[in-house]
Amino acid sequence: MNMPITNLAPIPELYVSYESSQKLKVEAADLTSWDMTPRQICDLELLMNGGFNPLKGFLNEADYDGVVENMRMADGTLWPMPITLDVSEKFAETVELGQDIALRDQEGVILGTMTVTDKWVPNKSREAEKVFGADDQAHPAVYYLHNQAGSVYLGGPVTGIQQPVHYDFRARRDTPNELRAFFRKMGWRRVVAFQTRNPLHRAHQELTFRAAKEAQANLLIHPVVGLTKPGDVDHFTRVRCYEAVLDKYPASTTTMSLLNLAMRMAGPREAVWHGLIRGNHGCTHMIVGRDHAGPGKNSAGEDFYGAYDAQDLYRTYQDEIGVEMVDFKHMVWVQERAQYEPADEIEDRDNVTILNISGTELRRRLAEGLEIPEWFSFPEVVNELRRTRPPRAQQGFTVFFTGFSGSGKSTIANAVMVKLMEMGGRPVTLLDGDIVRKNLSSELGFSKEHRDLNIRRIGYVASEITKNGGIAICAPIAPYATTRRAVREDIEAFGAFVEVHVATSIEECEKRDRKGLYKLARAGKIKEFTGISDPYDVPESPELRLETESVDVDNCAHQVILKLESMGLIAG
Ligand code: PPS
Repeated sequence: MNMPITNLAPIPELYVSYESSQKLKVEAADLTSWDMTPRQICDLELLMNGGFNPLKGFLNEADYDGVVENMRMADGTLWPMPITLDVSEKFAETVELGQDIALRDQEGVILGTMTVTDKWVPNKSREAEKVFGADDQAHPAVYYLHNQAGSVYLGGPVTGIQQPVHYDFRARRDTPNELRAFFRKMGWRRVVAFQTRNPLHRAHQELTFRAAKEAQANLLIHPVVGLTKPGDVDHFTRVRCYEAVLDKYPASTTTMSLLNLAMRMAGPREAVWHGLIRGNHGCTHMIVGRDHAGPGKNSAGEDFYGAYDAQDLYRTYQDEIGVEMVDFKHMVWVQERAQYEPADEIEDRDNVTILNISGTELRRRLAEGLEIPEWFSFPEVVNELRRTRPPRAQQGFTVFFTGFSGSGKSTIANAVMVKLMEMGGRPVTLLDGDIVRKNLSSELGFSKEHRDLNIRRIGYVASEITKNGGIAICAPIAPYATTRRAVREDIEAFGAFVEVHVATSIEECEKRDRKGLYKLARAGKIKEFTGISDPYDVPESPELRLETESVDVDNCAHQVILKLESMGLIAG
């Protein structure tokens, strides 16, 4: 590939003119509307502003099939990621082919319209296998596909009315054409993009410097602020960290812009997708490092993708992507030379001390309030991270008891609450099954749908408590593993989630029958009774499993307290 030079002419957007948009907005108010999910809003923004050029809307069935099977749309254009409008079956039934629908954000604002040309039920297992490499729900996008995405896909061209509004970091957000105009104005002919979803530390700075030098290019720090991997550092903190690091780059050669992309963590395919998106933003080069957009381990505990699979796939399609890859190996600190070097280029590795702090180790040090050395990161970045992630013993957390009715959840939860209040330091809230059903969920019954809603409500309140530094103790039956996992994800964004399975057997619960409900359930007077006529998914790997049959309440509560102590959540 010859050294590429940008063609900075504007790329097509899907927006109509201001006048037409005002008219269209009024007309669209009468259309059937779809309230988009956060992921769909991210996708729509990049469709409308040309970030996903040459896509003209959400994929139709033929394009979807091609993209899933061989990364190509029906006309042969390279596109590795299915950009689909997934909806519920109920909504899909209200939509006819050829009909226009309004696409609304979560506050109800109409952002665009779509003419529905296709409607189909996708084979999600095939999509998982082909796009993400395995139908394994340990992969966040596969989990999303099976548990959060609607069961029907709608496809068709989109007409853009207005951009989603962002109130945060406005000056740092640019459409592809705004970035192109900026590069044009600055006379930047070669631009290397650095994609990231993590705070920048010294190794990243070294890597980006080297990449810019190698490509003889200017540098665009292009972090993703849409949706990243569950559990990542939130984007507010990250952007404050980026701002701090940006001062350490020469202002005339480097800039930063925020990308509202919803990542899929699809490794190799994601790298190709990122390349196409960066091309649309006027970049000529992109850095692809080790384990680009990696989702972590699969359910067998192995990596989903090889560390350099993304680089290999990118290389295969590089000419078509039109954005040259600057590939980087892992950067490590060489103590004797006091500098970062690519791990594979160190020839005297037996004679030098090589240091590295992994993401997991960094999280541990932050959680435990331990030292983070200067060679690893910048003090400003560490301060920001410490502000958002104080040591675990000062963070909020949730203890989530689950088990059959009458298993002893409420009694143990009460005892734990009292012990924690005795210790003091953080406010404690008990969200017991019965209390919640009186106050938050009084209109709900015990169907799967209602139980899920009930647990999601408990999860929502617990996540708010956790976010604000309190302790939430929940004690519902919560019979469904997928719902418990969803709640875990919501809460782990802010603090620890400690699942405690109160493993009293159904026989024992029935024998105790404290409320006389089992008798009624056996007699068929209470329907859908957990363990009798309704399912209970036994937690596979809770943080703690309590056997209650020969142990008293005080001892069970004590085991919970010991667990919290061993996790560093309460001071020993
Ligand atoms: S769930 O599944 O998590 O939403 O259930 P939860 O909110 O914890 O409510 C369980 C309490 O409601 C009583 N109850 C029933 N439980 C299970 N199945 C059926 N059909 C049912 N009908 C009423 C029961 O007393 C549960 O209280 P606990 O505290 O668990 O004994």
